[in-house]
Amino acid sequence: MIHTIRCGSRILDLSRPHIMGVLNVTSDSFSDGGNFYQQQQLNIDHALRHAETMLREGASIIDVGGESTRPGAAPVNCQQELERVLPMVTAINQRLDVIISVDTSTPEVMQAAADAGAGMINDVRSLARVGALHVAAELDLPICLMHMLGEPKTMQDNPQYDDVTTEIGDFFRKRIAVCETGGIERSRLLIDPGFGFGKTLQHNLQLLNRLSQLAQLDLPILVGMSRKSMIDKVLKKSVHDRLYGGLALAVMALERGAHIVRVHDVSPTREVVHMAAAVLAENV
Ligand code: 7PJ
Repeated sequence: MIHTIRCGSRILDLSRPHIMGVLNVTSDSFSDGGNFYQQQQLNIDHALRHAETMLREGASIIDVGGESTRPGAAPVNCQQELERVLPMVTAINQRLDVIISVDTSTPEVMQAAADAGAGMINDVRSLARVGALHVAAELDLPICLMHMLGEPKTMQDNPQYDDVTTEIGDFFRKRIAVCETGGIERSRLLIDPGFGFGKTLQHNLQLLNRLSQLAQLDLPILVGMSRKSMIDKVLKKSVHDRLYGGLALAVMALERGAHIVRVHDVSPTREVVHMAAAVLAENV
């Protein structure tokens, strides 16, 4: 049974589900890229106000990301990523009482963010970058390992699996073993199947429907489906019209064993999470 996970100085109680609010400080993410930019300058105050709103609306974690990983996105360099992420982590840590997660694959960013008060590392490349495993092992923080087939630039070019859920389960078993060998205790790990990262619609639907198969790994499960194109492919909705679809997906993930949902729309998600959690616990 999974109960709690320590995120730096804060404890996350996983006996109930939590919301991770997305704070993109990229200039080109697919649904909210450039939101906090004016004349190509990142407006930290504006982004901080958004973080504060998400916290007030019920987010337990704010996920700060400085690299766009939408399909086809160009890579960012380490310096650019640091310039986007670090001031944000520092500002949130000074002003808000919330767990800060950093969406990065770059070891230098992991280290600097941890020093600035981050409480979790969220790596869409599951610590595969050179040096990432070593740096992550030295940090006393939880790490979310996410599955991605290939790299953002090409991941949606005809991804193939024999059985997507089983293959992702096998991927995690191997990655968990690599982490343990590298000095990261299992109790520090979370897993995320990586919806939309090298997956067709069919793969995404099967992964969600069979998410409980991944729950057998007995690690906290995080999912991110908010505003993603899997909703568009079913409902034919543009990116800012995918809320109801996303809420349905969030509830289904919780019922199948997810612990954390990563979303853009915190307030409506809080209502459905609260309601679903009451049913699952048969209690308020
Ligand atoms: C995910 C992520 C996800 C985790 C992104 C977007 C695309 N991290 N970072 N899981 N997606 N752990 O914001 O929708 O699904 S970037």
